[in-house]
Amino acid sequence: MILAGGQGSRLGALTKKIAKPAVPFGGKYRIIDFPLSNCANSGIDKVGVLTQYRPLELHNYLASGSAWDLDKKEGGVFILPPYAREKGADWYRGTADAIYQNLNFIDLADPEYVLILSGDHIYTMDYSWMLDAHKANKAEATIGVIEVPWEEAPRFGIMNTDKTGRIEAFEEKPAKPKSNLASMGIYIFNKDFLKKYLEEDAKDETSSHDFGKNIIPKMLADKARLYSYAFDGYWKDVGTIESLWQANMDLLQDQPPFELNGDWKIYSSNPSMPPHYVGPDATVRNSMISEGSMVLGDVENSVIFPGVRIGKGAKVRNSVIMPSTVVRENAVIDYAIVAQNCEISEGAKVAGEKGAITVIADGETVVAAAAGSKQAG
Ligand code: ADQ
Ligand code: ADP
Repeated sequence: MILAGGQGSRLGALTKKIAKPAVPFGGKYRIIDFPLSNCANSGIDKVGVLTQYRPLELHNYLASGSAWDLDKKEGGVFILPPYAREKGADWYRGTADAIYQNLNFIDLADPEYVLILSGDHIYTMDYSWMLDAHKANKAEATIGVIEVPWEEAPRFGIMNTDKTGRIEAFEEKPAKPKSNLASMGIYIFNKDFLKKYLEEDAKDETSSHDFGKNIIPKMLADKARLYSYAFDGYWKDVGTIESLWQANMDLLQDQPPFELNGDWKIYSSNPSMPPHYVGPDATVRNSMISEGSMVLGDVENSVIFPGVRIGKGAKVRNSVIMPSTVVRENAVIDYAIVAQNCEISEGAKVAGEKGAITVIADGETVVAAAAGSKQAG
């Protein structure tokens, strides 16, 4: 079950029109390609995607699931918008409520274990290894964990474990973290065990119906068998502008932190476009240039998505330029994320800095200074 319905408010202008999991990433992907490809590659063939905010483009993108080889007869990708009750559609009240409202979907599939993922993480992971550990520990719940820098710990669920990996303490987003072992928001539950807790939680009017805030602490309080599963690969929660920018930049090296096209392929659904074209006076360094784009200016340390045009004399550095955006002649872009279908007018300047990335929202036009330009914010 992929939780793909969060508001994504920390991505600001980038999620005004589209859900966070549908946000373009890495030149030709969208964020949700990562958990979906991981599922397909891990041998999981039935995936429910729980959507909520601005789902249209996401629904459209997921279509039949065939892009991720998830259009099987017995399985596939199932889009699960908030359940329509007799009294009308009910918004998901939290992550646990989103799963609770889809217990009928889970019951129909009748699995022994339920894997719950977030729609906003960039990583490649074999969930079958985690399931093996879950079984070996005779756990009732297993949480994927990773060590994060101490200063980032307050934005995660933080836990303490014993030598065997059994979870002894868990705190959701603690102001003063007692460890830097963070929950990746990846859970495996024994189905009946999960169902019992979700049903109890649904009746609790004081609960915010959230896995991190309510369900996990309640399970721990009941001394349930909760284990951690340590993941040591690359993992990034791209819920903030800075982390999204950084994860894109992390791809710009000859040894990227993970391979997009190795044994563990990341699948994506894209319109077919002609090869990109680099003009006679253009320079391109340490960048990804995607199909259907045209570069006549200078590009450095940047990720350029399909269908982007970069005019003569324009300079694009340290930036992420999403599909079909046009950068006109002599425009300058530095430390920015420019969303899809934007126009950066001739001579206009979009400049942020490290730690303060500038974002231009979907479809915006930025004009040059004299006419009132959009500068670093
Ligand atoms: P958060 O990152 O704060 O913490 P949360 O807001 O709970 O995550 O969202 C998790 C996922 O669920 C996201 O993909 C989001 O889009 C989706 N989601 C949120 N509300 C939803 C709803 N009502 N319906 C459907 N989907 C919804 C969580 C854990 C922490 C852990 C971090 C790791 O609570 O313990 O450390 O993830 O990133
Ligand atoms: P590579 O051969 O590309 O270095 P590995 O053989 O280490 O990769 O891993 C293969 C796949 O398994 C990758 O998708 C990787 O992210 C995933 N993986 C690596 N370590 C773990 C782990 N501890 N748990 C789950 N999956 C893992």
